Amino acid sequence: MMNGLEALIFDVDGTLADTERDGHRRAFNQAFADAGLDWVWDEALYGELLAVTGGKERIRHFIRTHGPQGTPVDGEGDFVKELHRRKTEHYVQLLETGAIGLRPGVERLLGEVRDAGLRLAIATTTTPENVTTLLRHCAATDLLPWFEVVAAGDVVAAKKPAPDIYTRALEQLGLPPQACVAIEDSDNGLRSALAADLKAVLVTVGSYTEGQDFAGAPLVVDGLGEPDEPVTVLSGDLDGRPYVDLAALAAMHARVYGRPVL
Ligand code: XBP
Ligand code: MG
Repeated sequence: MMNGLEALIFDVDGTLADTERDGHRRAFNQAFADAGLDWVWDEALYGELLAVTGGKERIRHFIRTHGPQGTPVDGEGDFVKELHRRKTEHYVQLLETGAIGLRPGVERLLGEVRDAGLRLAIATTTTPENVTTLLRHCAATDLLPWFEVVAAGDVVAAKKPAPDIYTRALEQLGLPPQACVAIEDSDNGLRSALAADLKAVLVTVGSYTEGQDFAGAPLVVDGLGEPDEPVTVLSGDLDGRPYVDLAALAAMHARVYGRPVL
């Protein structure tokens, strides 16, 4: 424990790794092609569709708002589920190549958390298999064992920005929100964490989430940074630190909960 801080809860897509543009988006397009559909989600359209979390929900939203050719007229049946299953197959195959690594500073921070004896958890909208495969292949070592809790995907009915997945992660950790820091990349993710009463939230903005509304986040940066890759603080206070380390997160957490910054 560090001055009341006991665990970090990480989002996955856009936070641990920049997975959306060249990972998930490509896998969706491959699944559409497999199914003989002429649907193509280019980078701009995908950026709009990311407003809806959850791959199945995103496909349904696309069907509703764009009415693309090839959608079964007599209701959906397993059409969307089957498309999403194929998409997940393609995405997992891509992850297994090691093509998607961690964002700068993530492995360093994970190591600091472990060295300090704090606990690690995941709270994500993505499919559980995507998380385990990413953690097994994104670094030189298998990072999956580092995470005590992986709360992911359909284990909860309501996805981000609903609080459910963060509430599930807290339940599985057996910790109250005030003992944790959450790390997110998007407005949906921030709203989900805040709704679960997690007040100490770091937002590391990504290319798809810059410019979103991060009101309520005590600290917003353009990434975790590294000693040779200084971070830009977009809102909040990093006390002059050149990058985000565990001490910076403990200081943010202490300020949020009115504790002395040790
Ligand atoms: C991001 C999401 C996910 C992914 C796609 O999750 O909203 O839906 O875009 O993954 P988070 P699936 O930022 O919470 O990690 O197709 O498996 O849903
Ligand atoms: Mg995210």
